Amino acid sequence: MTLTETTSKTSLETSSASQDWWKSAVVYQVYPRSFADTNGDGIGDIRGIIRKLDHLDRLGVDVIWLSPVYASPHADAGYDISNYQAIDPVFGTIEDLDELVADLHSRGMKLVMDLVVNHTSDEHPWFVESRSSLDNPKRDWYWWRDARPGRGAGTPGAEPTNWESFFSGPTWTLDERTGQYYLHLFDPKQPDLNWENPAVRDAVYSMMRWWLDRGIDGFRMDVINLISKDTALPDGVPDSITGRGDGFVHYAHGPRLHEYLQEMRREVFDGRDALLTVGEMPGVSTDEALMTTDPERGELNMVFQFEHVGLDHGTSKFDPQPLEPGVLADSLTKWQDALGETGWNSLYLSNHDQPRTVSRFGNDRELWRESATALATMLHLQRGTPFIYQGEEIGMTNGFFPELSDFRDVESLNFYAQSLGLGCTADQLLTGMRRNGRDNARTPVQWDATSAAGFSTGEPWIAVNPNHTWLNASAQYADPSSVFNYYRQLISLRHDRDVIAVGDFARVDVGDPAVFAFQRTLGADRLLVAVNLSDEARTVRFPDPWEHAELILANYPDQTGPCLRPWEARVAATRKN
Ligand code: TEU
Ligand code: CA
Repeated sequence: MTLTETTSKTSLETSSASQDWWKSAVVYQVYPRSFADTNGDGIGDIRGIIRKLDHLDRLGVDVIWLSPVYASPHADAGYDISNYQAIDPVFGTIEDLDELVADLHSRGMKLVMDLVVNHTSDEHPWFVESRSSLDNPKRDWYWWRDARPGRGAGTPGAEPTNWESFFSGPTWTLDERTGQYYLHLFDPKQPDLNWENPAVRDAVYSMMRWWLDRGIDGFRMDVINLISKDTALPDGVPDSITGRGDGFVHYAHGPRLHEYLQEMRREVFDGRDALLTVGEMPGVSTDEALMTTDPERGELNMVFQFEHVGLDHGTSKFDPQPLEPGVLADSLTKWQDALGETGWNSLYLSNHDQPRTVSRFGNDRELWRESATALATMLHLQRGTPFIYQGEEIGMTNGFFPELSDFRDVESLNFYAQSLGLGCTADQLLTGMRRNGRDNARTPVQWDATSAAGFSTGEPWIAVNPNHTWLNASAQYADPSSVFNYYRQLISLRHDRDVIAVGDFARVDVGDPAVFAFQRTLGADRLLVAVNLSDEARTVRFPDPWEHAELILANYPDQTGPCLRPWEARVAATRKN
């Protein structure tokens, strides 16, 4: 016992002192609008985060990733920034932010900020200038193009490309004053910056240095794989329903992406220690992810890949399909294998854009606690850096949205409006939005059983889930079998055992695709993980070393034989002599 403790302390000190400290770290994402409100306006704020730091401390996480708190007209809930160096008054002040950084640091935690530089708000002074005239010095800071040859500006189909926006509709909006179109891969209020222009890159890098000088510890980079585009702007293959084209291959992973990321590292990160960088990369391949995270190439520590959160998408994300047994495990294994030797994985099941983990991949009714803890076990014991999305640590479920008017998200609302016009029924659309819409992740964190779940003394900007009467943090702190206390155990296991952070990963076939089993190995240490990802009991063949291994974590109180009960998770450890 004494020996184990000494060993784990030494290894922790070693890894936190090293440049690779983030390999044994656990990150917690705060979506500030829905975290905690201190002034009763119904919107979470920075002081609310400060007030809840004991919760994060108790959980044991190392890093907070804070979704945008910058000045914004909130067309996309803060992912449309009008001033990168100011805090939006709805969230607080720059002094509040400084205080948050200081408090986190005094508790040994770090703060990673969201960097949204594929686009700005159309209310950012850069864009206001850019749109003011054809010869404004900032004209070329964004993507301006004439109407398609032979088509009158503003007539249907005259947009410079046929691309469909992430938020439905064309990716181009005509600006009447100059008669040209500007590009926006997301909302018309989110014009894309032109990274081809070195002045744009300089401005972004200097803004990043300003934040790091202020004491923050890194960046989560929004859709960073979209910053380099094919400047020829070719059309995409048209969709039979909307008639618009999928431009993804032309605007994602463009020819200069890696050049820009390496330039950013030189201009911003070189010479600074102990930072964390993670790039959000929808549609990234394992090859691209490997190139981006290979330390030799000096780009990013890790990326968010999207394969596993697209497995249940049908014709769109709003047409969710059931997952066959084994499909999730196969996908995650593919990424473990691909990035194992050279790169590094981020590990996540949820964030502010995804439905709730336990509702999407688990059983949020009869087997709520079992499936929430099983999914957490599966994720946290893989090789990579785990990310917990706020509320996931108490097993929060998808929201309750009886009417169209209960939804808030621009992506869902635009999709609804567009698809109704294309012949879908309101019922079909609402069903899809309830299942996979982003608002599911954005309902207020459930702190206690009071009317607004302890989130606010006012009217929350989006409805609190009615299940907060029993599903809330304060009900879980004292309960040793709670989801919250299970997450605490997973986090401390990672801190204590290097085999979890950096050990090799190997999938183990136990004879049933519904059971995800794998082995982690580091020197003589071996960790064995088996998780039943289904509602039924499963009989499995455990391979040899498991017979003699010591059980170190389980989500059922008693252990019985080779049968894994619904959503049962078992973790065992052995040491080769
Ligand atoms: O998301 C980018 C992204 O590709 C998707 O996750 C997107 O949210 C949508 O669901 C696609 O169907 C990032 C941010 O995380 C998201 O909140 C922003 O809306 C988006 O970029 C634009 O900044
Ligand atoms: Ca507030």
